[in-house]
Amino acid sequence: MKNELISRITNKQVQVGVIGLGYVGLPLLVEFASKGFAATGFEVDETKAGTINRGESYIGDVPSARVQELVSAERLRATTDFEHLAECDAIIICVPTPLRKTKEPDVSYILAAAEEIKKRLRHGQLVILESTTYPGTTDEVLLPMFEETGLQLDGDFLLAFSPERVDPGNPQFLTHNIPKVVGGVTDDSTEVAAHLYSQIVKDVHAVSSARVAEAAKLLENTFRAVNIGMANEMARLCYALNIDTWEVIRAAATKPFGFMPFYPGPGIGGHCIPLDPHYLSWKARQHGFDSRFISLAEEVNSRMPEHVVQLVADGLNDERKPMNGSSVLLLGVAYKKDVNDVRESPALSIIDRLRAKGANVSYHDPFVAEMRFGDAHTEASGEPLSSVALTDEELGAADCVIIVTDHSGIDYKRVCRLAPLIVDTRNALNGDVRRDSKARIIRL
Ligand code: SAJ
Repeated sequence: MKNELISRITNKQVQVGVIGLGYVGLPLLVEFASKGFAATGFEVDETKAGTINRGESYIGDVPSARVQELVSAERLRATTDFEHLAECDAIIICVPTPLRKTKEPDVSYILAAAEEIKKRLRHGQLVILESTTYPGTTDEVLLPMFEETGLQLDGDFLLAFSPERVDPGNPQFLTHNIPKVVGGVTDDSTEVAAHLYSQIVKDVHAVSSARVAEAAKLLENTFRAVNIGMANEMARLCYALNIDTWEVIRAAATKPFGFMPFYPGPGIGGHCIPLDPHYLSWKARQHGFDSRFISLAEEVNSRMPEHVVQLVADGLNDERKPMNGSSVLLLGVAYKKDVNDVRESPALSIIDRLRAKGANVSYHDPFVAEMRFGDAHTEASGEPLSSVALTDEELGAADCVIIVTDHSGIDYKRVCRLAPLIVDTRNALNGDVRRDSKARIIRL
């Protein structure tokens, strides 16, 4: 079966199916279709499937014109009918892997997709999981499910894991030029999955098992969470020692080897970094191992919003202003610059804490028109907020402005001219911007 699949992949005869058409699945589907494969996207959301079949895209990195071209050429289609999985020779799962409220992994989307595949599993299929998950998911969870059909691994079907490395909005690194790690539950699975990806990605890095591939992905993002935690701890240390953290990091970054700069911030957000390390620590705990770096990083990073609110309270206190009744304007609420995503954004916790202390909170974010509280991604609660226009009045009326996200399009010189007190959590007010500032500036 292996050799037959390999030659059909080489001849672009295999049908590729992608389950989950989000910021990972849709670019992947388009990439395969662009390289000449018949590509079918599977979605539970009829609206998304309909949008794609109309030749439109809802993912920033995928131009609608590209989708239109591939749909018209009948190389790409989307469907909510999972029966079509039977026609696919390669099926790639790209569904979300969130955390439960208990911070435990939620693999329910993976299980739902696997159930759909299991119903149609047949001889000659390759199944690949791309969703970020704990080591062992592919061989401990998916493999037994598929073997319950009576079909044999290697004899009938192949199974592998390949982590997604999509970086939304990154113009430099796109699907075709981001190296792809691939690990099969068997050698045949590794070989065929690697051959499939080599059709669309320049550099494929095959590893010895699905677990290695699952663990590599978690190391990548845990590395970031831990180092960001170190930067945040350094910021609190420098604040206590009255040393400028950013100047320290700039100086350390002059070291041409053995150092990689990470920066303090108001906390970590997004759908990867705050979540992925918990998949690793959860699995470690199942084996009686306590991954202290992960829990320490989580503790430091999750306390940054509290530290930011303390800086605001200190700043207001210097002006003999109580937090209660003061007007506080957040500049930026997205989890990082120049994106519109507020998932897990530290702004949510900062707003919650400010409100709890009686502050009148407003925000301005050109990428986020409104914020709702209490939904799946936020612990915050309270009245929804809409982005206010950044007028002279708004800036002048605020008792304190907090720069939570350093979006590129803001005129920070103007903010310094008009706002009386600014807490800068992102080093947005570097040297020359601060020079003729009227504002008192407190930096993280
Ligand atoms: N952050 C800091 N200090 C830093 C870096 C980030 O506070 O030095 C904060 C950000 O503001 C954000 C959070 O951490 O709130 C996460 O930032 P991120 O730069 O890691 O961005 P993400 O969440 O978009 O991470 C994604 C990841 N990509 C994938 O998982 C495929 C990550 O592995 C990438 O390294 C990252 O994009 C990237 O470099 O853009």
